[in-house]
Amino acid sequence: ARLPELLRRMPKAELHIHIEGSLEPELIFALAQRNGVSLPYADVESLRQAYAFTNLQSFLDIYYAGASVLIQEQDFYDMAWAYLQRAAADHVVHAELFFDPQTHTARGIAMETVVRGLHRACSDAKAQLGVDATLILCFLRHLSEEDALATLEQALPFRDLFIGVGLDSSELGHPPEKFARVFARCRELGLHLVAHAGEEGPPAYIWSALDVLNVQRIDHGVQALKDPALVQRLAQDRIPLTVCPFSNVKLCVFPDLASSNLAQLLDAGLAVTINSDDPAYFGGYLNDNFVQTFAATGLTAHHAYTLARNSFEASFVTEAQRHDWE
Ligand code: ES4
Ligand code: ZN
Repeated sequence: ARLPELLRRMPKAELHIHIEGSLEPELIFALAQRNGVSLPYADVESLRQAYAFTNLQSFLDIYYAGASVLIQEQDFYDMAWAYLQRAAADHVVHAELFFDPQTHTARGIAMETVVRGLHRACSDAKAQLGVDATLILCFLRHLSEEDALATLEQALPFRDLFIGVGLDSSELGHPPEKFARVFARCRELGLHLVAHAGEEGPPAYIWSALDVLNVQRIDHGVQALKDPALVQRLAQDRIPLTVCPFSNVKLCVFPDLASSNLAQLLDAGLAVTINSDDPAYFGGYLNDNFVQTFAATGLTAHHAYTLARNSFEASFVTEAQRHDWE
């Protein structure tokens, strides 16, 4: 069979998707109208034209502005449900969805509104789409550790509705060790731990995500190749990297898909996965990332099987569930 067909049809897990980054311009405008929120863009077309980013921060500014239309529990449900339908079409059988509660609680939206809306979409996805979906609460690293600790407290009544915590937003100047205490607390609570590191930031941030935060996966991690000792550590401990090829190009981490270092990371024996990050902003969903990255870099069917297997191995699913899929 043709390689694109194999890539599109193979069952896979998505482990790095910010649910607020799945909010399409059409849904942003629909929710703005429903909630009486005014946007600084005349229409869908002019909003889409603003999606020209030069680095991570230039994206985050517009991504946080887009999230301002989310007010009611149903809005969070509708956003997640739209993503989960697309995921099902891409043969995603398991998804771990990042969400950014502080983006919403800072605007006066209750934690309960956010978590219940997202969780209800995950429940319906299992029943109606056959997609197993879970939630990972991310702390915004440009805010203080005190703010993260307060956010964790607000989320504890809903402890059973998310499986882990992550760390995202502006990386440079906000190293993982800034969040040592809150991650230690999450570890005591039995939560899974991940962190964005080595997207724009240096290998030192990947080291401290591992050694100070004790994370189980690194989100992005593409800067690891600058440090051979780090590559050895990641290989030795089989620490997964959730790589996002479209994201890296749109945020100018690499000039184009052909310059992606995915093949080198795989050749180094690392547990690499492919993910969509913020699909509504970066030009495509998971299968688009797979097909276009393979076309640009010359990866083969052998790599496709490895990436699919890695996505399940790197996921936080139970052994019993994994057995069903493999
Ligand atoms: C993000 Cl691409 C990326 N990096 C860091 N934080 C984020 N939040 C949403 N997308
Ligand atoms: Zn991300």
